[in-house]
Amino acid sequence: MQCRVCGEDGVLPFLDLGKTPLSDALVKPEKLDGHEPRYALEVAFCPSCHIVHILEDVAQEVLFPEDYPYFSSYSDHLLAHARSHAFGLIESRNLGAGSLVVELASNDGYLLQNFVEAGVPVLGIDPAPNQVRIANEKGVPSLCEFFGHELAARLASEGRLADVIIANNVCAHVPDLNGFVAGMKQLLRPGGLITVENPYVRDLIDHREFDTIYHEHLYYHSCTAWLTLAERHGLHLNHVEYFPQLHGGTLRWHLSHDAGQSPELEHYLREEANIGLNRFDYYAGFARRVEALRDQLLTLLQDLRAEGKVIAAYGAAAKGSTMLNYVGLGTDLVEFVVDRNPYKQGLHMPGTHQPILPVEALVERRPDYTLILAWNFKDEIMRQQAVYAEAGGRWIVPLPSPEVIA
Ligand code: DWN
Ligand code: ZN
Repeated sequence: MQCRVCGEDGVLPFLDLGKTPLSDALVKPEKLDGHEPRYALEVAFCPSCHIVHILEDVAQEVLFPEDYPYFSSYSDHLLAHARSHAFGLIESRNLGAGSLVVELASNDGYLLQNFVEAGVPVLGIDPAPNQVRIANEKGVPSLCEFFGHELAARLASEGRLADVIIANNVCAHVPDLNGFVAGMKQLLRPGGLITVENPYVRDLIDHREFDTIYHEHLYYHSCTAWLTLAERHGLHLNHVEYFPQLHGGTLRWHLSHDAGQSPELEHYLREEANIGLNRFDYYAGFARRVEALRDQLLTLLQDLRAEGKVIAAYGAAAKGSTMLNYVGLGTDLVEFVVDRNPYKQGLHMPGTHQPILPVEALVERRPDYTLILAWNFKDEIMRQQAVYAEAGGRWIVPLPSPEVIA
């Protein structure tokens, strides 16, 4: 089998999650009896360029339809992270009225709005029409397009080169990752900076974050893989920062036209070599560890149900869909899911079909236990829903090991 990124033969599969529905394909009530397509979901490691990627291809129009339900602005933690990123860049790069910041996958303008507030010109690029409409309504100029080297060439020919390019949580999603990175190189002004954020494959493996694997996420990233990827397109990987609390562990890579590696980057590259992240052995035992988690969680919930307890879930997240479907948590075990995104409310989870209700349902219906599917925001969620816990409700955090929090 060929690697999606370097094209070499010999990628090594290490986890098969079976056939699952698309994670963000939330089901309308009138479609509950209809046919729901399922797609194989298998992950592999490339020993040549060290990227981890899934093997299946689902067309982009199917993965990201007009009514794609993910909006970035429903987490206070993410908004605070974005704000501090923006203001950090404004200061460190001395950005002002003559600068241009371009964000790829700018969603609803959750990040760029901070630059707009500071008077720094921006351009958002995102293929999701509802998100782009909301961004434009907020005063964040945004284009509804997929980014790649063609769009980069067009912008460059109009003289719109970027001082800063930000690509957060998008490099997992683009089928033509090479074209995407080449586009960033083309769009970056001399002396400019690219920052790329993505969950760290090391955290995925070490903390059993298997549910972050779904068809939208084609790639799972490391510093080692980015070093090769950047070099292939004439960019330099200069620096890395780590955010352990974001999406289960996120790295932010800094790239530019100029050579030079920070001590932090050197440290991460050394560390990845030491733990063997660049070798198949690191991934080989993952499937067994994921199966063990599945069995533990299923048994825990089955035992609670046998005692007559009512169980709900928090977060109609894409990762929640992988969790429910892979573990086999139907409505007999988990009755309903709550989410604060109104675009998701009134719909049903893919495959397992729990109804998605407003978060107030937790206090109104008082399930005995609530499984936190959006475990990446568990602290924020538990703080927000303190009334539920005070009334006797208990939380279940599914990973790294299923845990009941009193
Ligand atoms: O890459 C991707 C990541 C970054 O975001 C996408 N392909 C899709 C998405 O993945 P996800 O759906 O697993 O992301 P989240 O952000 O972990 O989803 C959290 C869900 O929980 C959202 O539906 C919002 C919801 N939520 C809520 O209802 N109340 C979240 C918080 C923090 C809350 O307080
Ligand atoms: Zn490869």
